[in-house]
Amino acid sequence: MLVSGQSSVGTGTALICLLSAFSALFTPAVSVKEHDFKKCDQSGFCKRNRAFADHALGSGHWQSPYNILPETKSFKDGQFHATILKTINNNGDAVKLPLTISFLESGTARVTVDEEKRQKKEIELRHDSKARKERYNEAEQWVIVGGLALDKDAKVGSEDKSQITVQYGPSSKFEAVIKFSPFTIDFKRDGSSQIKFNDKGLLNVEHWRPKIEKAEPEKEEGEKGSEEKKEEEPKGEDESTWWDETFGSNTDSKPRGPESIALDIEFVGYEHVFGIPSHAGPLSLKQTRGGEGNYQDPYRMYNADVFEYILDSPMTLYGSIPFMQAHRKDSSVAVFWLNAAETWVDITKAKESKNPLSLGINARTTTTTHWISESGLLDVFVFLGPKPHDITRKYGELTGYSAMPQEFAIGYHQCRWNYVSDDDVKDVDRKMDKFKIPYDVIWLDIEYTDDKKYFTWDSHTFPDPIGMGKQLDSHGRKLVTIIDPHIKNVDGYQVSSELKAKEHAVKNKEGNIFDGWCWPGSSNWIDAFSPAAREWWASLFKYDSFKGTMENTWIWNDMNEPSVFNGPETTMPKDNLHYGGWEHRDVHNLNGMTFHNATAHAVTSRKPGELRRPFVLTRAFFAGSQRVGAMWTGDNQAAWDHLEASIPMVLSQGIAGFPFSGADVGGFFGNPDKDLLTRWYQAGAFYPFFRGHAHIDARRREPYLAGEPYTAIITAALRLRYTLLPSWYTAFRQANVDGSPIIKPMFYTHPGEEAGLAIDDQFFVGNTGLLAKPVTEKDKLSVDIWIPDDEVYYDYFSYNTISTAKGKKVTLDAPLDKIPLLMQGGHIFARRDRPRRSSALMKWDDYTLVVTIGRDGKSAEGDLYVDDGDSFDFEKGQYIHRKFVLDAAAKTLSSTDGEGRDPKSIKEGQWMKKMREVGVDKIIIVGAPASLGANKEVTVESEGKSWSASVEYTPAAKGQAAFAVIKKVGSRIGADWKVVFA
Ligand code: NBV
Repeated sequence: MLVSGQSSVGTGTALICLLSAFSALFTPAVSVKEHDFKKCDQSGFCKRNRAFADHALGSGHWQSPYNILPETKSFKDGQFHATILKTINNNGDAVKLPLTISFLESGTARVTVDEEKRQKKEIELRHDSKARKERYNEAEQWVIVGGLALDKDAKVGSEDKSQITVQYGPSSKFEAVIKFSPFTIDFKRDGSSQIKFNDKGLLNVEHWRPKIEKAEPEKEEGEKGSEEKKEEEPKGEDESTWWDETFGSNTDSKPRGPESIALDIEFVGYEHVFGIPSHAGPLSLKQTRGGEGNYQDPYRMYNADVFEYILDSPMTLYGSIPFMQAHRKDSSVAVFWLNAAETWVDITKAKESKNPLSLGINARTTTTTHWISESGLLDVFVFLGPKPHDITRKYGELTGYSAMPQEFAIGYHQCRWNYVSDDDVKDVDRKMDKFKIPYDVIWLDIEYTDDKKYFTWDSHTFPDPIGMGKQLDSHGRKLVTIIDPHIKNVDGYQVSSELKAKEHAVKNKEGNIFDGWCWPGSSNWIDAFSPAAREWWASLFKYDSFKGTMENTWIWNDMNEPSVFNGPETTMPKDNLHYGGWEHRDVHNLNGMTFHNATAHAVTSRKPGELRRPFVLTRAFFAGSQRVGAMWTGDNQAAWDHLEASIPMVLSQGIAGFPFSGADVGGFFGNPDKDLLTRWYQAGAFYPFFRGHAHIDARRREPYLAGEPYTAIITAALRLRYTLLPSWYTAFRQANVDGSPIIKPMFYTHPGEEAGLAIDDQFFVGNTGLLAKPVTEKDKLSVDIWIPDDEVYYDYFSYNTISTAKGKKVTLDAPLDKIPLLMQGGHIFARRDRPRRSSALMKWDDYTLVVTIGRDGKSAEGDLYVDDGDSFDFEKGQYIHRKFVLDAAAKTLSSTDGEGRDPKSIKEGQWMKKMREVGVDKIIIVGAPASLGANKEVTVESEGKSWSASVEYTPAAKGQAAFAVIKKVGSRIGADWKVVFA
């Protein structure tokens, strides 16, 4: 059992707990956590590259030593090849670095730099290491799923001795100007520079070199202290961390020596950069080289179990996506740095004036980023926009789009560490019903197992898991059980003996099975990089293998950074070895994804013939994890600032291609007061992944325990989520087909509005026009919402028209029972209004459509996507996608197939047949024109028939917009229909 407030070291042995609890008495709570993780100057390669940058930028006459050998260049079929020569000393010694620049059909460019000697394995490893000699070149296999077709139309525009210009992309509007000496690339759109590589000369590929043992100079008696002596020595490179590196009590043996790669990437004229989650800070990333309000350290990406993480920090968190967008008014560009090793990114911004005499007038800001990875290839994708949407779509083309979730997964999840017995679970389930609180899933944390042995149950506390599962299933509910990647190393536990016997575990640097410390004590880790290990893993989840699970059981993967309590920075030693001989250092940030992937694959089919969409939540992630499942932001705290921080964090996930995300509602550590808990539910109702969770030492806080008025207010927030599930699901589908974020920040929806680019506390939900700004401050009873355009906005609940102008803020009352939520005019979105206990029970309910009339009083549009929410049949056309259009001039509201499919062409399967019984119940038209008021009835036409439906019209009054409700519309949701108003 854990002690509360337990330590930064991640937990573990009683001794560690005691020591850290003891040290916590004397150290300020916040600093403890930071010190357990490296700062840049404690991470050898980061420090070296920052020093390199300081030297280059400070020298005034810096010349990058990387030059393309012109005679090696070639361009063919959309690909440019050349050798870069890195000069390493004045004796003419140089290192060859093969360069490939691929111009892809999508208009994305890819720049890859390798190192010839390592590529050809012409290097020696120290310590008899069994590691691979090459730079890690398999990240692509895990991350990239498409979009690599070369642009055969890319062509050389001009060429001379010093440079070559390649034209590519849509209508050849993009250009890459590749300069040879020094090597730089200038990516242009419509003739103007957008992104520059190595413009500042910070490209650095630490080439392989043998270790030369230097004899220790003998000390003469009476010689000065070493500190003073150093002063006299000529300054060379800092070799202190080339050959081994110690942090805390761990030493990394670094058998390949120094091997980092680094590059400066400049976003020309771009003031804002976004992305590279996960960090607990603002959406618009901060500068990192010190100065007022800036960070001192680069943003770090090294997936870690960051216990009690701090806010407003560039520290690494549990997952990493090295994808960054830059944005200025009306233009977005981006880079994706495909490297899975520890990575740091420095960000600096500089004002530069086109005209030096203009003294800052018309000066634009340019953001320079410095990317530094410990090992691997330099492999960067460049996206030239121009819209945020172009970027997320093209990034998704490469790394995949968000998976269509199980439908229940977007409902509410009730979790805590731990529900202590099957009776406890059943009791919570009954109470939620008693209080009429909707929820879909209840979760079991690690205590359900027999002694932390995954795939087992504690037979005293969970004697009848199937009985428990059945109770849940009887009203459509699910169970999620946790399965972590560390396997208890103990005799008599079959999973452990198989893991070891079949050699499916991660190895240490000597090539023996790595043993570390985690929840179960001594543990081994499954190596999910190995195909055989993944197949074995899949076998463990079969219903007849993981006894006690059934069709409504799903999985939660925690600790997959991986968290190793006694490892360096609470993770695995970097010189551990994975399948294929790759060092852990090379693949660290991929590790969580491979495990998540293996689990998702496992639960897709747990008995012969079964094929279902998996639901697996992960804590660690990388680019591509969006194809697998959902993530959450880890161990936050029950504090207002953590609630506030969760919104930019979730927004950041969305724009980095992994939108199925959420934070622990209520805060993991600590006990939220009732106001905070209530406000958190109101915010959580707008996270794509909506789960309440609490630490084992936190008091119980199921919504019904809050008492009135809190329980009723929380229930209302949950109901709001449930009524809007059809629209949420539609937003998930959009993410699935084109990479759209599910909740969207202002810069994404209104890229032309400069004042909104950095706003990260309000967002739109999908394409619904719903604009939410959850209250995240204590005792705050109003919020100021920034209005991004000239549209009309209505209050979601009262239909009051919001009177303000574009670019202004409007103050909205937000007493505790009110979620600030506006509806932008011009949209149509779907709801299911009948309150039920779970999403499964709403499956066949009729729909309500809400139409918000836009400022022009004319048109409104929207979408609805529905499928069976469980199988992959949607991939074979088994779905309903409606496009709704209100045409005020024609006085019609119509529903047609969203993709123009002929309904007759779709062979209806079982689910679609059943959906024939589901219809449109009512249509609410907010801002309805007075002409509608004249009608008591409208005509509905569908499937060759027509009938009338009654209209109830409420004229505008006291700030409230007029609205009309068309009742009992009666058309089938899947059919074409038209409502005629005249
Ligand atoms: O499995 C226990 C917890 C879990 O509740 C939490 O959500 C994870 O982020 N887990 C971390 C391990 C230990 C946390 C102190």
